[in-house]
Amino acid sequence: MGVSMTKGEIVAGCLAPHPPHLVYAENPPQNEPVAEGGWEQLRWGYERLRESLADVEYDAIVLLSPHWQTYVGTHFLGLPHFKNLSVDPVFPNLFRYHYELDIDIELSKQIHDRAAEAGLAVKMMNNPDFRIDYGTITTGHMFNPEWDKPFVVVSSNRSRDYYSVEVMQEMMMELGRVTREAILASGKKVVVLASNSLSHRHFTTESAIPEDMSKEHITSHAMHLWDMRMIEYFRTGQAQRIIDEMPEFTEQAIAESDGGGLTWLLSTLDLPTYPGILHGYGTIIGTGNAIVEWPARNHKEA
Ligand code: 2X7
Ligand code: FE2
Repeated sequence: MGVSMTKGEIVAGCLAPHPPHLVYAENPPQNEPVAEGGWEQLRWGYERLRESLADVEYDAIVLLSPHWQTYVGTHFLGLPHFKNLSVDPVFPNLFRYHYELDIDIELSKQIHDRAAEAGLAVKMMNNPDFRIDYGTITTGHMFNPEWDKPFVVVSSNRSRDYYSVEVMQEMMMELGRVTREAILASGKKVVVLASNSLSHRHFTTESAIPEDMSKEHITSHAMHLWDMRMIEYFRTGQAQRIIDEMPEFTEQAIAESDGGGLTWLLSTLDLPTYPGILHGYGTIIGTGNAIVEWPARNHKEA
């Protein structure tokens, strides 16, 4: 009763990384620092992602950020509206962003409740003064600079830190499964975003002009090889292989998949066997970043 007659749907799942440099380089009015461009390859990648979804209708964005770190369970933003200043603690020179975003409380609660029923530790975050992490804000801005869609924001339970990549993956596979079920039951059309870099070893110093692209490159050949291996799997529909190699990848590439976002995303998509679309790849202060879309709307039978 009260439940929509239409079946809900994940229209797309995306890997949508959040280095604050991207917002800095775009110079939106919400961000205080001013840049002379930079990281264009990735910013053009986000443009292509936005273009790809421009004519696709959806009701909400469900996003998991590795920089909202909750050590006891998974938390969900639980108030209808948040407004504050988000500052990157490592790059306050690049990111001081005045944000306002709306939450789809109903969907948030539905995912929370299903996760609780499945035995996962979960909590709704109801502090009105809570400062939203820069990962959520950067991905939110780059994906939809108009901020005209409501979000479900999911924290990163740091089970990798207490246990292992294997334990983290088991929990994120389960969280992904219940996230998918809740979305299908909600009757809503949703985009799912995992906000994380791939290889994540970054330089220990910043160049005098952060946007000086003559200084930008991957930290090491090993990191490059790992990023390319993952991208190959993304582009050839080999999600199961990504899951299988996640422990080695996460440990050897110091990858930001440690926060669980990538595993969770692939699980919400039911481990896609169709190709992901690579919209862009680039390095940011030495880290590897790929913008990838799995157009689930075109693979409903899968
Ligand atoms: O959070 C980040 C990141 N993931 C990668 C590069 C630089 C800064 O911030
Ligand atoms: Fe990050």
